[in-house]
Amino acid sequence: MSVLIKNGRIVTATDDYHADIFIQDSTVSLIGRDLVIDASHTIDAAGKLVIPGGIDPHTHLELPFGGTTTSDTFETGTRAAAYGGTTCVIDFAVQTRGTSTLEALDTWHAKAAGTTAIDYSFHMIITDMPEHRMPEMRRLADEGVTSYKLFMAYPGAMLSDDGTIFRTMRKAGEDGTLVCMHAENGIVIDELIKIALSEGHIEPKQHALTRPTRLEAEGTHRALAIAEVARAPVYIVHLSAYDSLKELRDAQARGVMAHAETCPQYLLLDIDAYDEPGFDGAKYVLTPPLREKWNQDELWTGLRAGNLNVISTDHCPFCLKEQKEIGKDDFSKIPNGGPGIENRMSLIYHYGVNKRRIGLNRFVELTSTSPAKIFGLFPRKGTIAVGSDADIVIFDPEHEETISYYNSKTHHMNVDYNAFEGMKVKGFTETVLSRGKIVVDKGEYLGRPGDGMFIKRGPYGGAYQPVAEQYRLETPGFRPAAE
Ligand code: DUC
Ligand code: ZN
Ligand code: ZN
Repeated sequence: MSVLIKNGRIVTATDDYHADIFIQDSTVSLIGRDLVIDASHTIDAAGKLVIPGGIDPHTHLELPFGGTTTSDTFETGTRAAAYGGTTCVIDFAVQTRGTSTLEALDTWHAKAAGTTAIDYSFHMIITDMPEHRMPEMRRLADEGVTSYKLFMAYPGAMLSDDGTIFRTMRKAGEDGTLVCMHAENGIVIDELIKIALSEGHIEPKQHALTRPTRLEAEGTHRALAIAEVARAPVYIVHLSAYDSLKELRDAQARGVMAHAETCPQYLLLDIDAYDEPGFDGAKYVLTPPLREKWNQDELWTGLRAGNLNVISTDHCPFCLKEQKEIGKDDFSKIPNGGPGIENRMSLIYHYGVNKRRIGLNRFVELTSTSPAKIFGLFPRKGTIAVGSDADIVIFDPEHEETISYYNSKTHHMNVDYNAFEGMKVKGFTETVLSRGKIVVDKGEYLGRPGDGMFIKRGPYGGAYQPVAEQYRLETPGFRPAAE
């Protein structure tokens, strides 16, 4: 099978030029001007952008959470991702406390295998990591799972204590793998929730009011400090507010290998969404919650300045009916999470590039190249280059759409609302190639469940040496300026 993409404007994180791309089987085999080659399929991409497929390194498909399960399966969620121009997701397997992480990996493999529209990989959510289980981390890495997520929130369920976090980070630093942190002080948050409920406050907005930015900033500070002392890199997930961005900047300035992602919901939605009538505010009960609007400009600045490295979705969909409704009389029981896997590329192109907040190369970097590099997928994925997987999106910069649950062009996620309802975007995915196969073309899905395959990832940052040596600080901490 071969595909020739003619006349497109190829944009990567670093390049921007007009050329043709010849794809043989699953990889890019030739890039050049005016290629004359017999291919089984030719696509005319004149007037279109030809970009690396999006990589969404933070999704939760078929995740049991909050007494229910996210409404998108690996099949429906990855198909929606493909429609939106994402060709690879990194989802989260979850260790059941007290059991092996390798068992959890088997469970997640069984859910995803043979069902996905696009390629996928896994992080491992670690809920406990006693000494005797530490060797599993290396085994996971050998299986291509080279990153873990730990929680500072949800005491009694997901929360890891600081000792576990330190031990895990230290081992990750030695192995060349990466710890992702959910950074929020969950113990204090639980106290705030108790107070709110005891005073009779049950409505969805309380979710935001009981999770102040200062408690995200405290978690972020602690995660960064522990990583610094553990001499390990760290990746802060779903950073939502200026308070925590400041902590990140300080740590980066003193040399901590700190990375962070934010998500479209924090860039484009704000706390006023919880005031939607009735129970509709529950649509935005995701964690961390939506913040005051002024934070958005700060996050865009962080993306431009390079402090924030990735835009993921944290796609974690629950239907309003029957799932979010579990918390109708108690906001703390509303399952935490929201949808977004399908809309990320258009939203960030429109509100980022069209609105001149970020450039085109940075758009590609934030949505594809940088997650590929950080999470050990590069250069196989995250760019368009000879030898790379032909995960390619032909993106029409002139195509306008309104994002809406009711618009069959923009909503294929298995959830009964869209968090970005009514937003108008200019810039839309037209054709999607996943390892050389055309899976979406002009709104039509041409793929099949099982087109996607599990991708074993390499070490953090593509490093082949333990990173601790590269970033070793002898005595992490404050040093007075030399006399
Ligand atoms: N954290 C996530 O990353 N996703 C869903 C809920 C949460 O707390
Ligand atoms: Zn989280
Ligand atoms: Zn998440």
